[in-house]
Amino acid sequence: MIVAEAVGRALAACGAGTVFGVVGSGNFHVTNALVASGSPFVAARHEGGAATMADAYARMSGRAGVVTVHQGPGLTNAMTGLTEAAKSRTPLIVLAGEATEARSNFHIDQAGLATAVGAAALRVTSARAAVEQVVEAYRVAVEERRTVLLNLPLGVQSAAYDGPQDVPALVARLLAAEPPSGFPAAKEPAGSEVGALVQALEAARRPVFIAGRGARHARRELEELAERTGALLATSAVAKGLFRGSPWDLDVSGGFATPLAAELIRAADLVVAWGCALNMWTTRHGSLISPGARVAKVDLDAAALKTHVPADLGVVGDVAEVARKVAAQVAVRPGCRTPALAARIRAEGRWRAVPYEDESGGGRIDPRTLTIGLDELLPAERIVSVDSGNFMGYPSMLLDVPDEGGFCFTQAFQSVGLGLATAIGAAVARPDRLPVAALGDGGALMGLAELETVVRLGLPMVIVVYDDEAYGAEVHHFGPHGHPLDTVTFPPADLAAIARGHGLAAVTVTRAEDLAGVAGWVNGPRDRPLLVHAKVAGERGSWWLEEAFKGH
Ligand SMILES: Cc1ncc(C[n+]2csc(CCOP(=O)(O)OP(=O)(O)O)c2C)c(N)n1
Ligand SMILES: [Mg+2]
Repeated sequence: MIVAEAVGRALAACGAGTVFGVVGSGNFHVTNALVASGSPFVAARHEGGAATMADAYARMSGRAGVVTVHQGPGLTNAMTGLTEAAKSRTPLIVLAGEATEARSNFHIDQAGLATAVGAAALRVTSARAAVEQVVEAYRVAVEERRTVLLNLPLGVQSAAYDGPQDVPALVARLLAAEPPSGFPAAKEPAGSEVGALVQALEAARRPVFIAGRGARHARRELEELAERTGALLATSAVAKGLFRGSPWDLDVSGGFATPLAAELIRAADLVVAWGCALNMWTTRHGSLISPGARVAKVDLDAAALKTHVPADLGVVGDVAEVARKVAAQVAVRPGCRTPALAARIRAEGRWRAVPYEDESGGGRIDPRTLTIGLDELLPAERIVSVDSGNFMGYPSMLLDVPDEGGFCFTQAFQSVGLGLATAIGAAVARPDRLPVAALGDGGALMGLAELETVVRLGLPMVIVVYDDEAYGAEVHHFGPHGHPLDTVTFPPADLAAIARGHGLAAVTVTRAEDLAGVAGWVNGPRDRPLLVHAKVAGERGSWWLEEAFKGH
């Protein structure tokens, strides 16, 4: 056995699920060892896609993600996806070949590249230490919720492995000696901090909870505490769906918030952020938090208490555990929960209920009409992934999702082009759900390499392209100021034909009636993925985008 094989066996023994990657000479043996040890492998067509698939897979499966790449260009191609993962604190292990010889074409400072984007950089340095170093990389990824580059120098990889031959047994021993504390890592919250939150909740008349990524595992605990304290429930975009079905669910807080949600969050006298940093998106640059409101934050990471909207009081600890502890102490309060408010939330609490003027016409469909039509046609058990761009609010606001496992939002780096790969990773993690990818024409063409991957994996995916023949975000940003727009507008591209060429079914939608083609696919065998090429009306910029431009 060579070291590369021992590394693959060790990572599989740590508990690697599906592995994503693009294989070259520098990651061939390690990838094959993972496969031989039982980890399914998905070959992406571009490392950028592979990295994002592994990120989305990790987010939606709750396991650490694994991606393998060739040295040098394999890693540089993956960097945008890895940056997204690092910013999102996705536990992700990147196995990369490494050319240590400075004159090699493939040589770059791989560790420097990783640290520059917020990932941790580790290396397998010898045959003797290889398995321990793999376990260490796994531990850092899971315990610290980091994206970890594990460099595999070519010279070390090909050396004979002379450690204990039963690699899984060695890994089991190493993990048993000091098991990773898991995701999220448990930490005992301080009694005084819990007590302060109890008091704040007892003093509040209109408490609102906003749950973020760090609360996705804690629905039950948060609902029970909200029940005792009369709190209303909202989420950040990444946790969308967490409280679905609750009569007190306001859906997403921030740019995507309904008028009713914005009104009720602004009216709160106490906002408790659970595993949620309250960034500019979640708070509309702070404007959703009333100046008179107190802000409490509960987070594993003490630093999060001070970032963005700072907390008046904070608890460092796991969201579920803190919620349980607070619920055990807090006096029961009605908050603002009244039958009249419940009726308002029922009537106005979803974007679907907000009236709009349909601007379809001239061979282009209003994106709202398109999205509402799709929402009605597509099965409720779905997992929605959204790319970046002007269009992004329509699917985020108008496609309902069944729970927090129904929405995958890889937008921490605000990169265009990650949407399709996100949908693939999410689909692999949740094969029980219909995967839906919502893309702009710009993002679709940027991530197009993975269309073949969708077909090859046999995913029953619906890919919706909101085609305005432009980088609409830029058009709406600069157009009103009279700037020339030739650099951000494009001639029509026949995306349906491109999709058919790859073996997908395709429907072009220019008016509501064309959605019959989608119904046909839904009611058919769904034996091929479907691309919905929607030519959307693009006269207007979206209101969430106006919000976004304030941050540029
Ligand atoms: C990788 C990357 N390149 C460029 C940008 C700047 N950018 C933001 S939105 C956007 C337009 C995306 O176009 P499209 O996917 O068609 O969506 P639309 O805005 O038209 O709805 C661009 C170029 C970015 N965020 N990320
Ligand atoms: Mg566009």
